[in-house]
Amino acid sequence: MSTKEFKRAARIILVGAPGVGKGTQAERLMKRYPQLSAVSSGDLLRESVRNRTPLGLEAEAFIKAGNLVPDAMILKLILDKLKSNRWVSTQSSISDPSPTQPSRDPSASFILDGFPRTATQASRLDSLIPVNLVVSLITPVNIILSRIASRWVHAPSGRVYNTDFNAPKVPGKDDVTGEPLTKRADDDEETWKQRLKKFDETSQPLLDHYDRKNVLWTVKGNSSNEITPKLFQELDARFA
Ligand code: G5P
Ligand code: MG
Repeated sequence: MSTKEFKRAARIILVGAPGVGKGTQAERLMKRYPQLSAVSSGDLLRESVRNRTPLGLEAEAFIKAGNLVPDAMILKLILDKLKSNRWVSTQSSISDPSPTQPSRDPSASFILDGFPRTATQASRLDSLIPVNLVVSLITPVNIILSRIASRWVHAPSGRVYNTDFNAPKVPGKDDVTGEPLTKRADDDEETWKQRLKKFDETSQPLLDHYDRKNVLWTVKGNSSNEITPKLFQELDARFA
């Protein structure tokens, strides 16, 4: 696949139902546009759970039950990450955001996968750094459900596999490190349904928020392979 350079900074959010392919598309986008890096709020939370941090210990029950973690918790985690990646000023705080002009340098381009999830989270992010593209990914729910049971992950990196769709080169092993793949604690059908319910409750106000700011773009498809070329075309037109 050929790579493309951005001419201006892209600050992108991926919104979509659990299992729609946010992580899959983020990985593909980073390969096509080397200036992009991605942060997945779910991966950050799972890392905190694995490391048994105080926040991770508190978040674990919410995640396992398929519910959203409280806004304050995810906001702290994301703000720390945005600061350590130097995407926002290190002076910023959630209670007292000090918005700085976002860098126009294309190397300051990023994707947030799974954050913000609520209109409250979106407003807080607005006060830290404005996003310039919100991608709403849509695939029929019955198609997504069939993928969940065959998902395997490499927990330390967040790399995602699927025994039907993108199987690892060696069964049960991560392609890059060779380490064992595991199942996510929230990937059984019942928990997935609860995650979907939460998505249905929170996504419309979130999308409305961004529609009002004229940064919302919707893409539909029955598979990730159908969606990826449309995404590339849109990002080429907007940023490359
Ligand atoms: P996450 O981690 O953000 P979800 O539920 O939003 O979790 P998830 O499950 O990570 O989203 P995804 O990233 O959209 O799904 O999808 P994916 O991993 O790329 O693809 C799913 C599977 O399908 C993979 O196995 C993939 O290989 C395969 N696949 C992809 N495309 C295709 C295809 O075309 N065909 C086939 N056959 N397979 C395909 O959040 C987890 C929890 O963290 C908390 C919440 O508790 C949440 O439930 N959380 C937050 N709480 C509050 N606020 C926030 N902002 C939060 N963020 C996370
Ligand atoms: Mg994901």
